[in-house]
Amino acid sequence: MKRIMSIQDISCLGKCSLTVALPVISAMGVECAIVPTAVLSTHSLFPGFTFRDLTEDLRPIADHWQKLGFRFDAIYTGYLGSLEQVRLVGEYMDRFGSQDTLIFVDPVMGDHGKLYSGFDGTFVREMAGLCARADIIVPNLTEACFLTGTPYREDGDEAYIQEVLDKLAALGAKKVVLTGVCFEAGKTGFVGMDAATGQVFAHAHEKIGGGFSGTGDIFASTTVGALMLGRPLPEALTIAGDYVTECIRATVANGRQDSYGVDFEQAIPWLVRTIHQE
Ligand code: PXL
Repeated sequence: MKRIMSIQDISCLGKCSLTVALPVISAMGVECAIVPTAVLSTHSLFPGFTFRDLTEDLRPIADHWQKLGFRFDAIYTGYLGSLEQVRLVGEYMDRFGSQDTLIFVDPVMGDHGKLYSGFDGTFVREMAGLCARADIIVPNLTEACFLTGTPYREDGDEAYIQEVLDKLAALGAKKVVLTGVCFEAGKTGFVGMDAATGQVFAHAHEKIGGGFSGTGDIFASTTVGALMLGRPLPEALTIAGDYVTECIRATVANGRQDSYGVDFEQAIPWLVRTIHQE
């Protein structure tokens, strides 16, 4: 069985980061070891959240794992709470990365053209350094614009998306995937590019509602899980995009339109069925 190491926070309520990575990756039949970087009472979109910083624990966890010789098929990073944590994640890549380890970076920093609370330009620069080392990065358009110094435009045409992809590739990642964008009006999806060949791959699906929190984490977790099961990247991303759509459909059917995250649990049977179809 493949083993992923996922490094991100635990938000106790408001389904995102590790509270979706663990169940989603496990349901796919892939092991998910976790490195919790912080414990928050809720994710940072709720007012007044608590934040227990676990930075001090990161090096001792790595020391212990390295002493025992643990190996990982992928290192998947998401929300990181400080500059120091981004640097320590770089250390994890040095210590646990090998030729065969997939480095997958979701540079979680913002949405809708704005950075999340607590992040600034220095953090963005440090995160760009992590992206440079990645095999695959999956920023949303906001994160991509901050990472590349591009003005944020929600109505960007194909040339704009290509410009952002090219600038992302220039950061150094081998494959770059922009999420929450598409070439067709009224739809959403992803557009990715292989930096070495310039090959572009995209998938669009129905746009339901005005945006739900935690969907980027579900997308990233499903993609890494599918890659571990041997799916090529465009197919892994398509399964992930379709799963997110199923999750949103369930959430809307349940009458929810809030920041608590999507009802991904009810779409797990869909994911398991889909991932086991040849
Ligand atoms: O879903 C991304 C995410 C992860 N972790 C925390 C967050 C967010 C987005 O707001 O606040 C703590």
